[in-house]
Amino acid sequence: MSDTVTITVAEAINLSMTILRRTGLSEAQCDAVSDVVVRTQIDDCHSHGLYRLLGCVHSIAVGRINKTAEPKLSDMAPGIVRVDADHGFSSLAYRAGIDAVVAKARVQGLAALAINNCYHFSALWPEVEPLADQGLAAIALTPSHSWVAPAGGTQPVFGTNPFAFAWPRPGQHPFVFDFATSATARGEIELHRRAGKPIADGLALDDKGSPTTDPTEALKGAMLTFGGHKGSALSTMVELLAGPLIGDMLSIESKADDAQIGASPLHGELILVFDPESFLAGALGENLARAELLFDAITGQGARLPSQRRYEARERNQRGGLTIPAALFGELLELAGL
Ligand code: NDP
Ligand code: PYC
Repeated sequence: MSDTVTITVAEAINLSMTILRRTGLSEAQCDAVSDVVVRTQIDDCHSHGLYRLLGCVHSIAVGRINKTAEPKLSDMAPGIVRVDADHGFSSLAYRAGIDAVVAKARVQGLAALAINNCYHFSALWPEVEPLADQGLAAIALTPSHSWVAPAGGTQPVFGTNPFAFAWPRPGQHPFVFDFATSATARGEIELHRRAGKPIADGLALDDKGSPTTDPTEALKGAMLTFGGHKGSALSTMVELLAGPLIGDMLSIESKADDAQIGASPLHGELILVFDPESFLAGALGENLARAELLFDAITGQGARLPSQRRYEARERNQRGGLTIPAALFGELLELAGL
């Protein structure tokens, strides 16, 4: 028997919607969450694709998620939109605020969307890539639960704190990167544990502070930042900008608030949107062409751009379907009651 299963995109959406509807989650949240997990699965980002539905269902079952959350939008300042996610999933809050922040960025050149009180479980590229598709540049940041030790320490302080950036490229997929400021996402370590495989060296410490490649020990101990003190400082920046700056929790507070329940992190998110047209007044084309010199210099020597793997997976999987572990598929069918 094969240890993987391949399903169509339509089947994946139906499965996700069926699972989430059974929890009593509002239709708007079912749709927003399904959209992000299926898009992420289409791009072969396995740690944040359909696998995430297990965590979403758990977070709902333990009573953490407001199933009927109605995100509330406030116009805070000429360049700032705030969305209170009402203790629902971030995906719906993003939908509620994104058009308003884009409108402000088009007028002012730069605008920020601050999302508060959201449960965030997803990859960040689905939030910035569509902005670059509209000709904008964007940055997204969010904390998580404190699982990551600072460089030189052994005790978890930071979340895995992802950072994503998107830049528009006329006639081509945007330039997008999206990664944790920990050496790897926690979801990757979880997938290794599920597959019974060791993780690479340099990703985590066990609960006694010794380096480990055992994913179970790593999940009990502390993850490490990428790039030592540089990742540590960037992770601190993510905590500050998407935490105290917008009046929301640090990863240590989110973890304490979770009280060992193991639900998705509850905190804020900051998305910055830049309109190149406003910065460049009449010289947009020549400067987007200048940016292409950079991309050509990277790819011209055989290096690849971030997101190239994703775009290739998207092309392949939209035609050929989504291949996931059979064990995960079984768990999803059970959650769907099928
Ligand atoms: P990776 O370390 O795999 O890095 C991912 C990024 O680096 C992607 O943009 C990827 O592009 C690019 N990349 C990878 N290899 C190369 C290469 N050889 N050359 C050029 N670019 C490359 O990801 P992480 O484990 O750090 O994070 C995975 C996901 O987890 C992210 O989507 C992140 O948002 C999510 N996450 C979410 C959190 C949350 O709180 N919501 C917390 C932490 C992580 P490509 O995809 O094309 O390979
Ligand atoms: O993979 O580190 C992770 C993560 C945290 C929250 C959502 N994903």
